[in-house]
Amino acid sequence: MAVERTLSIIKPDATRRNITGKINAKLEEAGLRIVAQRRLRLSKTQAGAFYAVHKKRPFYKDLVKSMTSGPVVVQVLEGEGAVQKNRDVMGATNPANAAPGTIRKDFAESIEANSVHGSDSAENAAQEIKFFFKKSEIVG
Ligand code: IDP
Ligand code: MG
Repeated sequence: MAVERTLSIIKPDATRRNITGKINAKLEEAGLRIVAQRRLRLSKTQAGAFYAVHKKRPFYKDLVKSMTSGPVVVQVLEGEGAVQKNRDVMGATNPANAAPGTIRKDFAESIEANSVHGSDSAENAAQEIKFFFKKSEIVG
C-alpha cells in the first residue's frame, strides 16, 4: 500500500473539551504522522464551502453552525493507506455504531458532534488538503 496523505479536522466539540492531544495520540498510535497542523476558527462561508457536498442534507445548517461554534484543528496526516487508516481510527459517523477503541466511540458526543472529520477518498483528500494548506506548510 502506498504512502498517502489525508485531511483530518478536530471539531469544536473536541477542542472545547481540551482533548486534541488524546485524539492525536490515537492517530499517532495507528501509525499516522501529523505533517501539517493549524488551529483556526472557521467562518460560516468556509464551513459551508467545505461541506458543500452535504448542502441538500437536512443536517447541513446545523453542521455549519456546530463547525463554526469554536476553534478547530486542521491537520494533514501521512502514512501507509492514510485515508482508510484514518477512517478506521475515527470510527463510524454515529458514535453509537462506532467500534470499540475508535475516536468516535471514545470521545464523540453525538452523530453531529462527533469530534473528527476525515477525508473519505484519495481524491477528496487532495482537494481538502488544498482547501487549508499550501504545499510549503506540509513537512513530511
Ligand atoms: P463522516 O464525517 O463520517 O464522513 P458524513 O456523512 O460525511 O460523515 O457527514 C459529515 C458530518 O455531518 C458528520 O461527521 C456529522 O458531523 C454530520 N452528520 C452526518 N449525518 C448526520 C445526521 O444524520 N445528523 C446530524 N449530523 C450529521
Ligand atoms: Mg464525510
